[in-house]
Amino acid sequence: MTRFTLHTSSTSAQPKTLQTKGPVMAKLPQAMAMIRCVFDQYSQKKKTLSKQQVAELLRSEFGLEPGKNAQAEKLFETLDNDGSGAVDFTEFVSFVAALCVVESESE
Ligand SMILES: [Ca+2]
Repeated sequence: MTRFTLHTSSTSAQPKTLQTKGPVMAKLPQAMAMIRCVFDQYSQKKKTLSKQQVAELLRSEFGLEPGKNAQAEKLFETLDNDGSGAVDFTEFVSFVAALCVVESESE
């Protein structure tokens, strides 16, 4: 069983512990690890995704065909928040978070 120790207060003598439910990793840490895993997969463990790698990710994960229209170009520009010409992990996470919001609002 996995135990996480939270030191919530320096005056607290007994640190509070969080327990996950059974041997399975809690869902959110699992989801976070999964996001990192997807990013590493498409970036080939580099720190950023190129336009081509973003296109590959969108094609494989969402069945989108970017690169064929102006919409894809615009999407990449939106993802590349700082205009560096590549999508870093922070920009990728913002994109995933935005997708989660869209997804939950459409329910
Ligand atoms: Ca960028």
